[in-house]
Amino acid sequence: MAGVDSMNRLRAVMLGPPGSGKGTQAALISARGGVPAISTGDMLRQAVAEGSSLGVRVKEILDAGRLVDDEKMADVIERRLAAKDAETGFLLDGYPRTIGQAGTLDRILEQRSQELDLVILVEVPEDELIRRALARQRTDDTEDVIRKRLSVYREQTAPLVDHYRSRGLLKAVDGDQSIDEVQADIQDLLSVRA
Ligand code: B4P
Repeated sequence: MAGVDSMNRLRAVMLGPPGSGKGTQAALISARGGVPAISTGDMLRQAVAEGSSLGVRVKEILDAGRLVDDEKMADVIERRLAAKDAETGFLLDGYPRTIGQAGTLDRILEQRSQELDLVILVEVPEDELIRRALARQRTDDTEDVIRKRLSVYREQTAPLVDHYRSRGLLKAVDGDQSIDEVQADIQDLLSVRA
């Protein structure tokens, strides 16, 4: 069973709209529990910064607020989950983002005879999401791009909420609180599972 004391065996997904703070929370959980936080957004931005062939192919997509296609992302996540630090546990931040990607994750876990323990949904109202993203000033954080990313979330990622709820894996936290308060709620949720 996954819990705060056995977090290196936790296999979980952070779900939430862009700017909900799922990356912020994933990094805190990782620092506390030893499980690696794997952010596909960070991986893609790093590929762009390095000018790798993947980076060159995805730069325009990121800057437009669209999603990188499922096939490319399958390759990215499969390689990352094959790394030694993800053998026994991981916290995915930003993957899966489509029903197709959820299928890929299931396939990867099945091959490893593993299962997902938990999906943590970070909920934040849309006006607060826009305020946070504009404050962040990343190159993919102009107002037009943020609105595009929110509509992509509603259309392609939000269906994952029901998908994982119906499998009994989903737990929601109120992300419209201070970073520490959100983290405390997540830790409560994890300790219930201990
Ligand atoms: P991501 O990097 O995942 O971007 P994000 O959704 O905005 O990040 P997050 O919600 O984690 O917000 P954060 O903690 O930073 O993706 C970027 C792009 O990569 C996507 O648009 C897409 O193009 C591509 N991509 C990534 N994964 C993909 C996939 N699987 N398939 C296809 N394409 C993919 O927090 C946001 C801000 O709020 C921060 O400034 C933070 O300081 C602040 N904040 C956090 N918590 C707060 C709180 N409680 N109160 C106030 N402020 C808070």
